[in-house]
Amino acid sequence: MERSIAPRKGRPVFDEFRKIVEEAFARYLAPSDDCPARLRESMRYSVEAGGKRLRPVMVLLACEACGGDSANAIPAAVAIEFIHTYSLIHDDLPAMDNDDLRRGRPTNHKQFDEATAILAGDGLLTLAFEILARDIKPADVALACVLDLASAAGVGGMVGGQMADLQGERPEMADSSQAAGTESLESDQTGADGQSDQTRKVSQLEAIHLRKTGRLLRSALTMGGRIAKADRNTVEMLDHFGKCVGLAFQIADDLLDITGDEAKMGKGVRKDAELGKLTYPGLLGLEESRRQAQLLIDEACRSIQPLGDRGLRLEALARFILERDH
Ligand code: GRG
Repeated sequence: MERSIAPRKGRPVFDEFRKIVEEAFARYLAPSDDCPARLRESMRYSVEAGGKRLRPVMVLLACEACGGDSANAIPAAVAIEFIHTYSLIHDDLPAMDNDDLRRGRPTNHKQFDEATAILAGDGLLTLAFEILARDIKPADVALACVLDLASAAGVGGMVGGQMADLQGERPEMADSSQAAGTESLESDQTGADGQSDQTRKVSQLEAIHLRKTGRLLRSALTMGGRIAKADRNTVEMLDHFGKCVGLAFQIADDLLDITGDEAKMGKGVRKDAELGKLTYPGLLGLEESRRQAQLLIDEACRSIQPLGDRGLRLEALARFILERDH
């Protein structure tokens, strides 16, 4: 099949969609009598601080790639960005990553206070599902999206992945059944299963990221497909695309923590090494990590070829993930 539209380097194809979703964020966070002003201000502060808007743009692109009208997917785009923003607010809290800077501004708890930051995250999380349930039409598609996003954001997805990540960093948080396994990961020997220590650590890292960041990215794609009424095979194809893109995104994030510029990133860099975190470049080296990320993006793009030219903007977005500098 002829695939004619070449994505241009440095010219993300999704500016138009980003503008559309940012206007929708403002509508959904408009002042109302039922929400205390400080809470609303705190929610708006983090949502409107910027960010690449990858997930909401992916929702709209996936819907479009399946022949749907992206306007119908705007509530799902808003919902997923609200979930993502809640996770960043909570991730920055002193009990988690304890960060001072996010999206180029003081983190939510630094700008407001810890209690307000926790409630702003809670508010965005619940509002996301209110928006999906009320504004995605028809009702059976709304229900499918609620289930999709809830399972991606919850204990089997992002929240469970965050817990596993924390447990990897903090031995005192290990499950009692985990203690023996953790010990063997510290050793340098080849295990009984014949896997090297490095292979096992890469698998462990992959398992964490598939949940912590991967599931949400996949949900962006599958919700977009569901709203376009895509058939089951197409939704599965988008899910596979999302899985590959999600892992590549995480490798790129680890690489940016080493090679990135703090001003462009809008957050502290070189924290992973300081905290002794398990990362792809730490385990595989810079070159091999770049190679793995490229292979994943190639696989992602190959997997959506059945979409034909309608999938080209999704491909361009996938390639942007590796080219980004923030
Ligand atoms: C607190 C429940 C809970 C979960 C937190 C996703 C997450 C789980 C924490 C974020 C930690 C982190 C920096 C992970 C690396 C990948 C990632 C999600 C980066 C931030 O996403 P971007 O690059 O951010 O899409 P912007 O600001 O562009 O939206």
